[in-house]
Amino acid sequence: MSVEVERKFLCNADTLKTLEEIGAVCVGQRQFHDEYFDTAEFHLTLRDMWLRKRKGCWELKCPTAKLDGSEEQRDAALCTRYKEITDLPEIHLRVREAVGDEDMETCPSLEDESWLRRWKLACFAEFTTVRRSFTLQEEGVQVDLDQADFGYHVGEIEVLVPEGGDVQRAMEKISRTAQQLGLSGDKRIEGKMTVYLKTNRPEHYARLLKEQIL
Ligand code: V4E
Repeated sequence: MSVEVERKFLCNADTLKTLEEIGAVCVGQRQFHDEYFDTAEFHLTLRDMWLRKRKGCWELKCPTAKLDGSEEQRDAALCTRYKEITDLPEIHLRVREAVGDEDMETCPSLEDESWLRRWKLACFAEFTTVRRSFTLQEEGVQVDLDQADFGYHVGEIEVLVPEGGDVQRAMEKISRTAQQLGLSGDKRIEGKMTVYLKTNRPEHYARLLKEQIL
């Protein structure tokens, strides 16, 4: 399990030029289709849990524990931090808990996707992204430029921290990279999901907004 620390930013006509100027190296372009799942009552997303299938693999993003007050104030407002879980039995445990299934006797099969039916999970969002990725001199920092098929273009500065690693240091790296990229805003930039839900699932969006998840 690792923690993904990330700051999103809006891309403009100069973004590619600026990346080149700061010595970013393009390490490739790829395309992927994401499907996100939840119950009709939003058991997962109301807990800020994001269950996704990408290229045939399951992944669950879950919130991390809060940092202490002073750290929270300084950098965290612009960054998101999520645990990334890719181990299917671990995903099942967490989903089972979130949907409130207390029957520990009968385990759904990991082989097929009967667990989706058992926990009434259905796809609520799906979209395709074309992503160009860049590495930077700052160790462990990656910048992704995402173009979603519903017309949203967003950049991400990202650092993956192994379990128990230094999240604060990752945020400092992100902050230095943001400065190099000339990012000045002090507001969190919307992710692809926020923009998608606003247009395609207004009720789901309104509920998550009300509960301050988005
Ligand atoms: C965590 C989360 C969602 C899951 C997808 O997260 P995100 O990193 O935005 O997508 P993507 O395609 O870049 O995934 P990656 O390839 O990096 O794994 S959907 C909504 N959230 C919560 C969330 C939030 N509340 N605010 C912001 C700015 N982003 C995400």
